[in-house]
Amino acid sequence: MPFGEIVCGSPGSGKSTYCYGKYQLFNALNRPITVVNLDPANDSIPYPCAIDVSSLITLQDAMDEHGLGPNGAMLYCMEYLEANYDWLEDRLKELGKDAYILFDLPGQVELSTNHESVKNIVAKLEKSGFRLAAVHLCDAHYVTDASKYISVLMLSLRAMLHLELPHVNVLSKVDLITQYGDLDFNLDFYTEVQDLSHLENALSSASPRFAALNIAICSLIEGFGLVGFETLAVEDKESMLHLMRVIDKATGCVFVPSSDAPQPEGTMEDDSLPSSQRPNAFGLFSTALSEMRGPRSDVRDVQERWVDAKDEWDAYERAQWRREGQLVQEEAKKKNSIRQRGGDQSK
Ligand SMILES: Nc1nc2c(ncn2[C@@H]2O[C@H](COP(=O)(O)OP(=O)(O)O)[C@@H](O)[C@H]2O)c(=O)[nH]1
Ligand SMILES: [Mg+2]
Repeated sequence: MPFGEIVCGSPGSGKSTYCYGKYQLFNALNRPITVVNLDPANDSIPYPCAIDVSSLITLQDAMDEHGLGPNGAMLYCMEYLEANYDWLEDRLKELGKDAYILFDLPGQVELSTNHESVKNIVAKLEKSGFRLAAVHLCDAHYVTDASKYISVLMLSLRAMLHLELPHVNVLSKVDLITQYGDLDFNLDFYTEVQDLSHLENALSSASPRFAALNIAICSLIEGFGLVGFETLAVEDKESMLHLMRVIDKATGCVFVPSSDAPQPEGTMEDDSLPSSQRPNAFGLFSTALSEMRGPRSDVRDVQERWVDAKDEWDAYERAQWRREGQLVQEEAKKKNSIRQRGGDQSK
């Protein structure tokens, strides 16, 4: 069965960049991946795009034809896509049963918080066999301000309740977080959303009139107990790998054996089956419950990399890249001289 991600989040939160990053990562890992652009206003798509909603309808078409502004036209485009779902379905079918698809959504937040079209399209995809997770990107710089952080929490909660999918909230661009001022708490306070009462002081001093309202909102968010965040720096391989593991768990993709995994003993060999339909040789529960280890899988390591010791880590990584570059150059020189020697001998 096909797996996929509904990549949503406000404009500029890094959705298209994330899709391109994931496309490159999966190519390097030899995993199948396809990106579908569902943003009719996406003029410069960074990734190779298998299906583009712009070939069905563009924002400009909707604005010109119906005299709508950009926001209204965007909603119209999504309603048009919903009404013409078979257009999308036909193209998705061509990608096969083993596909892994990223759906790059437009940034209008109402699409993932209260408008019905995306929700209905998601329901149709699930009905046709897709295993989906919502990946909701929020710009990490919002956590540097208590009231902005509260609004991000509200937005994330609303998207979770609306889309009704396995849901992964992500603080994107965490590599830039120090540019926006100091954090009042460690990063794990913001990602784990355990005790928001610590924000009361900051909230009351920034806007005393709304202190009671802010406290009520905090207790509402805590009452649901649903919101938490992963972090992402798209150019950091470890960060992308960690997020990949979290999303694989959310979609259930973690149970799919890789295409070169051995066939479990006692089962019939059938190489024609896509790997998502073959039996898994690994213990299901140990896969599901296993800890997700990796250099950036703990938020305290993320804090050290991007907040506490950012400059030292930047310098270390630059030195590593330089060394890697030198090794590649030396290897190329060696190969050249061997080739030259071979050429001289044959003369
Ligand atoms: N430093 C940094 N910049 C990022 C990251 N992700 C996205 N960006 C930048 O954020 C801007 C908006 O990204 P884009 O993918 O177009 O956002 P979208 O509107 O949500 O699709 C672009 O300039 C990206 O280069 C990240 O992880 N780190
Ligand atoms: Mg985009």
